[in-house]
Amino acid sequence: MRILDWLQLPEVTSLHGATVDAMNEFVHIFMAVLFVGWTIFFLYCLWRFWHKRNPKADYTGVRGHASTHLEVSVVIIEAILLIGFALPFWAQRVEAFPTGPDVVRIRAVAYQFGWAFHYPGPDGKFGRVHTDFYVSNPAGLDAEDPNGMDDIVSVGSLTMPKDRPVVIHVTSRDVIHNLSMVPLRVSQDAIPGAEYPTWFTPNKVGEWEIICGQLCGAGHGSMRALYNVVTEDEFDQWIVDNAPQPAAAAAAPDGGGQG
Ligand SMILES: [Cu+2]
Repeated sequence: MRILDWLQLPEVTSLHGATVDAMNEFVHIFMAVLFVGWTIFFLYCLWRFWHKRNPKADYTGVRGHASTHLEVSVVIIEAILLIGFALPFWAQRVEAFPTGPDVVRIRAVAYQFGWAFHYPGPDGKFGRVHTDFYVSNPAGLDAEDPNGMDDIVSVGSLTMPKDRPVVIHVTSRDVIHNLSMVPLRVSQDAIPGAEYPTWFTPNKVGEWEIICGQLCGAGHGSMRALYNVVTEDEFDQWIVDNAPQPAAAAAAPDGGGQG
């Protein structure tokens, strides 16, 4: 039986997810080996340095070099883990962001206690956003900017296409939250005043839960939303169906803003 089966993680729904799980499993095995090794060493020390066996203190201490060799090998193994595996994997996640016309860009705005998702709309351009506009709409969208006229703001539900790279720019309106989508093996902190991107490629169609991964206040436990992965055609249709018509947007500039 594999450790991953014991951990009972949710199913993987992204391209990179299996790599995260493999790393998780490797670290568990490595920690188990260290745990068993150090426990045996601890029991040996209890026996070896028991007071009845050593009535008189030894002022010279260790004479051999075994412990030095052991310590140097632990340093080398850990350096290989860090430099050989962890750093390249991390660099791939945070530096090799996908580019090109295929990439779907979405902003995620966290607030106490919910999520708003902002799409650039059919024109592919995000409208101007500023913290001043959070009072009139949950994505902080400037109603005067023409690029924002067709932008889609979806509260509580994130729709994405299957098999296309998705870049989500995560931010927060108030305190630190975390966009956590466990089946995608994605978790990104939402920091007020900053936007940090995270990326992944969903490879399964379906609906799963988004949770907040940082304790953010009294309503933290109810700060959930849903993410929906649909086929590419369905996604293109969803964008067309949900984009506000520029003419309608112009006729009613700030909707319910006066209420
Ligand atoms: Cu939160």
